[in-house]
Amino acid sequence: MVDVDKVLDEAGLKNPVVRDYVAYWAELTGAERIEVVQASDDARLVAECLEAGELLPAGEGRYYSRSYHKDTARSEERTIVATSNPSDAGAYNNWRPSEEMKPLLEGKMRGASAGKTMYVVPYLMAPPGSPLEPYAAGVELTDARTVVLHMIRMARVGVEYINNLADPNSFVRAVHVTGDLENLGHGTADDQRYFVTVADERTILHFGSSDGGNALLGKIAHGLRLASYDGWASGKFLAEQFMLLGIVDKETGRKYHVAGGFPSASGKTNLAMTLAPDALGDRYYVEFYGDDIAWIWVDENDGRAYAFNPENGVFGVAKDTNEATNPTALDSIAPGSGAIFTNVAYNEKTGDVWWEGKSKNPPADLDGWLDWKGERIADRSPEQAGDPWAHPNSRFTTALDNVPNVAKDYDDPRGVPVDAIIFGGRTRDREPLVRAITDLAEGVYDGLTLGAEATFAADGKEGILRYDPMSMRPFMSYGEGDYAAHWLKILGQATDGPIFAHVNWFQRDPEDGHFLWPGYRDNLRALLWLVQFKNGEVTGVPTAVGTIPAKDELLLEGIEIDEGDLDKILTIDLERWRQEIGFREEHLSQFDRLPEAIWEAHRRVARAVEEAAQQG
Ligand code: GTP
Ligand code: SPV
Ligand code: MN
Repeated sequence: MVDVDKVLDEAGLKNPVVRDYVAYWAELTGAERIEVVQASDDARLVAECLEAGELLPAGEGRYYSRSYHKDTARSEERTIVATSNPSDAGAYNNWRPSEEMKPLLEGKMRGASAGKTMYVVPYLMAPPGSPLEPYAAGVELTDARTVVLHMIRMARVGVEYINNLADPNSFVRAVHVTGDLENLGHGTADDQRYFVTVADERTILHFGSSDGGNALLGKIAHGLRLASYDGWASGKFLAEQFMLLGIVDKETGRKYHVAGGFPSASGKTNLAMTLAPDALGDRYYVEFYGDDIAWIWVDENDGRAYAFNPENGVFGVAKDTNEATNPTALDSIAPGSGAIFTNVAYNEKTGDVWWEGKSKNPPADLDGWLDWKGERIADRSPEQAGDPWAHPNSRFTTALDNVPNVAKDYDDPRGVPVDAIIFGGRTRDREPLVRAITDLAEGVYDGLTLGAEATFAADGKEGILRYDPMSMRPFMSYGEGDYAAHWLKILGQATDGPIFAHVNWFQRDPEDGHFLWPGYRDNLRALLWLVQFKNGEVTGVPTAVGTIPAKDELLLEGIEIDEGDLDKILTIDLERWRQEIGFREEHLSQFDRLPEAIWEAHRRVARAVEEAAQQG
C-alpha cells in the first residue's frame, strides 16, 4: 500500500479535498506508486520515458511517441456526458444518467492501474488571475507518463494552482486510466472504452485510451465539455472550440481580435498561426492567442466580449504542415522546443520525422524509415506502397511560448476584446469566401447551422453537411436549445459586441477539384475585409445570407488566383442555398427548447433566399 499522505506532504500538496480525492482513487485503481507532478519535473520525466522506450529521440530536444494502432483519435461514440438531470440530454451529447455511469467506470478502473504509477497532475486552464479562474483548476490523475508530458505542454501544471483555492472544493476531478489497450474490443459490440464527463459533479472519468483528448483531460474534457457546462450552469461564460488571433495594423496602430469556430481538423491551428501574406506584411501582423479553445464572457463595465485561451500549448495536426502552409508551426516545433510528435513517420537511424505534406515527396532514401505503426517502409509490399507514412491524425505537441508570433499578452488574465466571431467548415460549394452577419440572433443561427462535409461520406445525401453547431458537436455537454439560449443571453449583454461572419477556404472547382481560394496565409485577406466592414471602411454587397465583399474591396495584392475562381467564391448560389434551407430546418428541429429568436432568424434568412431566388 502506498503511503498517500507521505507522498502528498513531500510534494507540498495541501488542499485537503484534493488529498481525499487522490487517496480515494489511489486505493480504487490499485496504483503501486503515486507521484505529484510539477512543470519543472519535465526533464526528469522525459529522461525516464526515453529510458523506458515510451518516447524515442527525434533530434535535439524533440521526442517521438507512437500510440496503440487502434487508439489514434477521439472516439465520439464512446464519449458520454452524464448528469443527474435527464433534461440535460441533447441531440449530440450522448447523455446518460450519472448514477449508471459512475459505478460502471469505477468498476472498469478498479485495480486497473495495478503495478503502475498514478501521476497527480494539478493544473489550471486559464491565465492565472482570470475572473474565470474558479472554473479552471483541476487535478488529473493518470497512469501514463507520456500523458503527463503532454499535460505539462498543454496546461499550466503545479500544486500552486490548487493549494490556495478560495473554495478548496472548486477543482475538476479528472481521472484517466489507460486500461489494457490491446483487449478493449475497439469498435466491437463489447467495446470497453468509456470517456465520461459527469458534468454536474465536475468529474471526468476516462478509461481505455492514451491518445490526445481522450487522455489529456485538461484540454477537451475540461476546457471544452465541462467548461461549457460550467459556463451555462453559472450563467457567466461560453467555452468554445475556437481559435483566437490578433491582427495588428502597423499603420494605424489598431489591433483587432478574431475568434473562430471550425470543426476539428478544419484549419483552426493554421489560421491562428498564420503570417500575413508577403505583400501585406509591411502593414499587418498576426498574433497567436490560441488554436483550439476560447472562453468568452462579457465585461459589464465596457459592454465588450472578452476571450482568452485556457491552454498553454498547441496540439496540432501534422498533415500538410510545411514551410509554405505554416512556417510558424514549423518554428514552434524546432530543435530544442521540447515538442512531442505522435504517430508521424520516424527514422530510427537519424531521429527525423515526416508526415504527408511535410515535403512534396517522402524522403527518397528509405533507410531507417518506419511508418506510424513502426513498420519498415522499405519492407512494404506493392499493395502497401500507397499507404500513408503518418497517421492522418498524427500530431505535434508544443508549448505556447515556442510559437514565434504568440501575442505578448496571451496570458493576460483580463483576456482580449473580441471584434469578430467567425465560423467555417470544409464545404466544396455554396459557402462564399466570407459573408458578414451583423445581427446577434442571425450570427448564433449561423453558428448552429455550421457544418462540414463528412469526410467518410457513407450513405449521406449529396450536399448534406455533417452539421457541427459552433464546431462543438463532439464537445456539447447539454441540450442545443439551451446552448443557443445561453449564447443569446451572454452576448446579448454586450453593448459593443462582436460582428459575426461565415468563412470558407475550401470551395472547389466541380470539374477538376482544385481549391478555388489559395487558403492558408491568404485567408488573412478575408479577415481584413471583415474588420474593415465592421469599421464602416467598406460597404460590401448585401445578399440574402449576409454581406459579401465587392471584388475591389478585397486586398488582393500579390495573390495568385484565377479571375473566374474569384468570381465564383464571391457569388451566392441561390439554388444550393434554397436546398440548404430545407436541410437546416430538419437539423434545427432536433433541438428541444430552441429559442424563438433562432427560429425567427431562420425564417428571415429563408424568406430572403426565396425572394432572391425568385427575382434571380
Ligand atoms: P483540431 O486540432 O482537430 O481541432 O484541428 P484544427 O481545426 O486546428 O485544424 P488544422 O489547422 O490543424 O488543419 C487541419 C488540416 O486542414 C491540415 O491538414 C491543414 O493543412 C488543412 N488546412 C488548414 N487551413 C487550410 C486552408 O486554408 N486551405 C486548405 N486547402 N487546407 C487547409
Ligand atoms: C480535436 O479533435 O478537435 C482536437 C484534438 O483538438 S483532441 O485533443 O484529440 O480532441
Ligand atoms: Mn480541436
